[in-house]
Amino acid sequence: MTETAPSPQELVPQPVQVHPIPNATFTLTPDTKIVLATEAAHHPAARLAEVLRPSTGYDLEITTEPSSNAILFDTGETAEEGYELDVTATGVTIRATTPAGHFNAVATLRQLLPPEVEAKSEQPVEWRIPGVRIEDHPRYPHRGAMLDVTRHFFTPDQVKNYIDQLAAFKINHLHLHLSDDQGWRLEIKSWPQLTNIGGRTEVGTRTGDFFYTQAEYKDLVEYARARGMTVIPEFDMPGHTNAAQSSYANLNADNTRRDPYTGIEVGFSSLAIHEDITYEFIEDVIREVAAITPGPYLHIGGDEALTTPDADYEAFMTRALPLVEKYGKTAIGWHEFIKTTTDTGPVVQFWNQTTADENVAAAAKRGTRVILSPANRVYLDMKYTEDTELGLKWAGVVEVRDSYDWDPGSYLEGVPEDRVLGVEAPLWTETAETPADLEFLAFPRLPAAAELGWSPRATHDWDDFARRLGAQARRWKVQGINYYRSPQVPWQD
Ligand code: IFG
Repeated sequence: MTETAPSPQELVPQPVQVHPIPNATFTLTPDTKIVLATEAAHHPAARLAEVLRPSTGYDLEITTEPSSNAILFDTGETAEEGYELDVTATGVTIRATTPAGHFNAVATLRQLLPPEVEAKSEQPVEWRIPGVRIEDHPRYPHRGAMLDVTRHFFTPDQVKNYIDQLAAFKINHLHLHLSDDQGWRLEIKSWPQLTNIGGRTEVGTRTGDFFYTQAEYKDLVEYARARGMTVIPEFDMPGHTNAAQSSYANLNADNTRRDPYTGIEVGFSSLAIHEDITYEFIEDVIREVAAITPGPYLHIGGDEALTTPDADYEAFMTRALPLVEKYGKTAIGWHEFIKTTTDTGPVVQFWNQTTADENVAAAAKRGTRVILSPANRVYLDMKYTEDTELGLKWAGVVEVRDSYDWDPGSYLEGVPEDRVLGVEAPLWTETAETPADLEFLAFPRLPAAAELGWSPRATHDWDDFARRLGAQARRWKVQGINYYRSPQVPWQD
């Protein structure tokens, strides 16, 4: 069966420059070599071979020896995370100077191969790649996705599956929401009851060992790194803390353990702001997690501390933020925290539905960087329409065009392009219990958020994006992804 090679005009995210080379096609064969002319491509090349092996049945040799039938990873393009990709009749050449650049080239190369390349079993397909020259680099350094593993727990393998799906769209940060009212999801050796008690329940009635050991967490961090992704762990504080406070009496102002909470209300919990044990606790957590997190960030939450008086909230942040720096990390917080500090090191994650926030604008003016996660644009747990069964709608319903049709560079008043660190799409799991639920909510809006984080404003065009999204669905069908067939998209599956 000779598949027509996909068009190079179906890529998501859209690259900076795509120059098709008509009548030139490269066909992958069992003898094609993956040639490394730079060590920076070691992990990306291994990932490419790993993706190709099950669907092509080819066990492509990775070598430093030149070859006339090669996918060549070479040095070259210097833009951070950038790459050049040339496909001619005689071979594929990737040029980049960083592993991230090579990872990004691999993500593009995968989308230039027939959709069957994503299969987990051998496909009777000619592996033809259309001739093209691509020059590409990201608009923003932070293209993120957050997975809430506290409202509903997802196993390490289920998180790995989500990491694989994210990496295909050049997402380079995975923010794991690891503690909340309903659960504490990471073993803290100095506070074992956090998982022995706080890690056994979730939203609803299921119980179990709903947490990651530190070994499992380190394995997830490494799995993400081998796909060009940095993990950002979040421990939400001083609110969203019932799981911790159901685990230890002395974390409560009244020295009484809270009951485990399995509902979906928010804003009712708060750490004991005036107790020293609280700061011993968060320092122990920050210390242990920083030691097993190679990435530069640690997220301290800070959202919806609705029972914490403003003065107490500020007192808390004044003691908590320096602890993140003490253990060598840069703090990220939901935007509420930014009114408590003029330090421009911490990063703001904006999640509101407004396009103006005076505290965020004032911070940006001082030099603070902002990650944009507007709930009415990229909260993947919002219903698509009133009829969508899954999801919430406190921020309104969000169809895929709503996730695409905005500009991060001019979205927030007083937050100019050079203060935008990037775009991140949170997936809260009050209503999502299975990987199929995650896929239904994430696809096709996650690719839209990924394109907003990656592609230049000049390529922003809804009709063209919808067409490319429709073509991508042929891959999602091969992968068995349970995506939402939005009526806004001309699906080609
Ligand atoms: N807001 C809460 C989340 C989650 C969300 C669901 C933030 C920062 C509503 N905080 O979003 O915990 O409940 O859409």
